[in-house]
Amino acid sequence: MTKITPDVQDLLLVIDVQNDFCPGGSLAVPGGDEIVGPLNGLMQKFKTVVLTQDWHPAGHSSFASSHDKLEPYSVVSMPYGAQTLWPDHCIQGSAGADFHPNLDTSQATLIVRKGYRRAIDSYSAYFENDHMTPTGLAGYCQEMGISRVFCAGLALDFCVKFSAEDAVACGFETFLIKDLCRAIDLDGSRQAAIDSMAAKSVQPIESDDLH
Ligand code: VGL
Ligand code: ZN
Repeated sequence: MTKITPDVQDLLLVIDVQNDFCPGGSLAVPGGDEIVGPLNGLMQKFKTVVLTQDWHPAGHSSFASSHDKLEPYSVVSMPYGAQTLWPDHCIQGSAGADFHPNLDTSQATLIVRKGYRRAIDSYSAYFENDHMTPTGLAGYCQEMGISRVFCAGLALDFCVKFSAEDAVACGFETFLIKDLCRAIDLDGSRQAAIDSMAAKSVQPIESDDLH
């Protein structure tokens, strides 16, 4: 892998580094907190840094608790397609929805909240789970002159995957910083996500490739 020096056209997109996705949280991703320190260092190297924040109203339709007799991690059919049901997590204004306390949010040029409509989930930083409703991030990237998007965060197999694939779909050259992601890994979803991203031209790199 050639060395990459971040410049004005490069965006660092940090997905959902929030308490509920870290050990002790309601939808904890194993090792989720391990990426916080390295991400803080990496953010210093980018001129444009976007953080996303999963931000659900209580009773959100992606919560198993909102459905009769359905368990977390089961899959239901929604008008917009298949939806995995989750434990309650990242409820607007709750401590679980806060960024990890050690994440240096001072480097963020924009914070994108997503998943705030009760009837639809939003894994991706660009589009809600209907793959149509925009969050506004594509417009931000275009106006800021972004051409390359570097993705990291939680969880690799859900929100990072959908964000990276949508970044490609929006026309950006897109990289996955592999060592700065952690996965939920439901039934092999980690490897499936890596394969899917590769098939969609997301380029895997390590944080050491960035200088
Ligand atoms: C996420 C499941 C539900 C994620 C968010 O950040 O990957 N996963 N909500
Ligand atoms: Zn969520």
